[in-house]
Formats: sequence, structure tokens, C-alpha cells
Amino acid sequence: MTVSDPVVESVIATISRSATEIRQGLIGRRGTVDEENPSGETQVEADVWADELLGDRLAAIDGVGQYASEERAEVEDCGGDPAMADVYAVAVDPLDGSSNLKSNNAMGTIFGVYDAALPARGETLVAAGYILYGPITTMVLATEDSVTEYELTGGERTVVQRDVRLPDEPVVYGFGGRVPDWPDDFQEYAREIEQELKLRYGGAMIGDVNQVLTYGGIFGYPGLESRPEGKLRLQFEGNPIGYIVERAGGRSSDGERSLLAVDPDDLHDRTPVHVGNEELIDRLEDLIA
Ligand code: AHM
Ligand code: MG
Repeated sequence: MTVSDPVVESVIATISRSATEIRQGLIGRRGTVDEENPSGETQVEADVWADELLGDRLAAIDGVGQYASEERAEVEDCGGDPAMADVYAVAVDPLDGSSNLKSNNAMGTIFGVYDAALPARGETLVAAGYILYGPITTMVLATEDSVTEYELTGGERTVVQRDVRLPDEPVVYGFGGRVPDWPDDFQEYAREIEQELKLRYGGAMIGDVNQVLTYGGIFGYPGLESRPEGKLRLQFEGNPIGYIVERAGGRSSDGERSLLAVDPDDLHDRTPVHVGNEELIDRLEDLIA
């Protein structure tokens, strides 16, 4: 995949080069620190460390005007207005699913490159991607015209699949939250889906979404009775993942509309997140509308 904008290319290169180092640095950083992130979740040592590493490197790129992360309260001004030509804002979830570090299961890093000041609509993304720290470290990168999967080793990026597309026949599903906390309409939808598809849920959205991209299906973290806005964050999780899945031929939804069309009020806004095959998301919207 070619990215014509040198700033966007530099952001992607910086994150993909940092990934091997982040993976290595997880060792010895599995414990929690005595702090909460802006969403009120206890931070793991690795969350804070990965945020600082990525924040320092991305802010140093000429043309990155803003850096924001799930782990810090405010947008960092890096000396440029993303409304200007060739200036971008980068939003990062440095370690998605970091509670999986304790049990040594898959995790990810998510990023979105916005051509607008944060918080911004997903429609202003020009690229988005994620790193999956699985048995192999991979990166899935979406730009305007395509989605590509890479393997990452020692700072190198090797294409393993061009034009990643969701398979037509869905196979897997994974839904977050506890069943009694799901609204009735979502419970009904889930009962239908579990008759049709195979459960794959790993507790890190990136691992679960990568299963959906590989096998076809749906990943969802719905609004809950106890928290109607759900758990996942629009700027750092919903938008980038929505962008990737839509570019791969699927759909994203907050239950009513594409995640990319949701207007944010606040940098750390939460949203229900549903991504997957078009037909499954259409049915979900019909059922819970
Ligand atoms: P995090 O970014 O703070 O790690 O939280 C997000 C994670 C997602 O990766 C995952 O889908 C969800 O939280 C899992 O939540 P739960 O433990 O409620 O299933
Ligand atoms: Mg996350």
C-alpha cells in the first residue's frame, strides 16, 4: 500500500517500528500502577509506558499537530493546527486490552490519523490501523483505498496480505459485557447470532476484531443497562476500528448509524461499538432501532 502523504507515512512507520519494542517492553511491566486513566480504569505499568513512548515519538513528527491517547486527559498540542493542510492529529489506544497482560493473552495498539482537530468525527480519518501482539506481531493498516496486513519483526514491515476483505460467509462472533446487563433487544439479537455463528471472545477488542476480519462475523460491545454508552471509546477505539472494517467491505455501527458519522462531544466519549459483515450489522440495527 502506498500512502502519498509523507506525514501520514511517517506516523505509520513510527508506530510500526515502535511495535517490536513495545512488545519487548511488556516484560516487567505487567503490574498495575496507583493511577486511573481518564475513563476511570486502573492503569497497568505498560499502559503508561507505551503511551509515553508513542507520545514522544509521534509528537516529534513535523506535521503531527495533536497527539491524544486513551491514557491522558487532554489533547497534546504539538505545534500545528490539524485544520491546516498537511497537518494531522493522531489518536492512540497505546495498549488495547491491557487487562489481558496479567493472563498473558492477546493485546493490541490502535491508532487513527485524523485530518481535523480532536475530538473529531471518524469521517475525517485519513488512515487507521492496529498492531496485534499475538503469537506473531502483525499490523493491519487501512487507508482511503485499501486494507493491508503486515508482519512486523525487528522494525521491519512485510506485507502478508493486500486488499484484506471480510469473507462473505460469516463464521465468528464476540460480544462484550455481561448478558444480564445487555438490553432486551440486544439479548434477542445475540440469541439469534449464537445459533448461527461460533463464539470467539478474547477480552481484547483487537484480537476479536482480527478474528472477524479473518473469518467474517461480528464483534460488538453494546450499550449496557448499567452504562447505556457502553465501554469503548469513540476516538481511540470505535472510529479507527470502524474505519478499518468499512474499508475492508464491512460495516460499523453504534446501533443506529456508522460509527464514522457519530459527532463527538468529548475526547473520551464512549460509544456502543458493532463491526462486521454488512448483513449482520443491518440486522442488528433493524432489531434494536
Ligand atoms: P482497554 O483499552 O482499557 O484495555 O479496554 C478495552 C477493552 C477491549 O479491548 C475489550 O473489547 C473490552 O475492553 C473488554 O471488556 P470486558 O473485560 O468488559 O469484556
Ligand atoms: Mg482499548
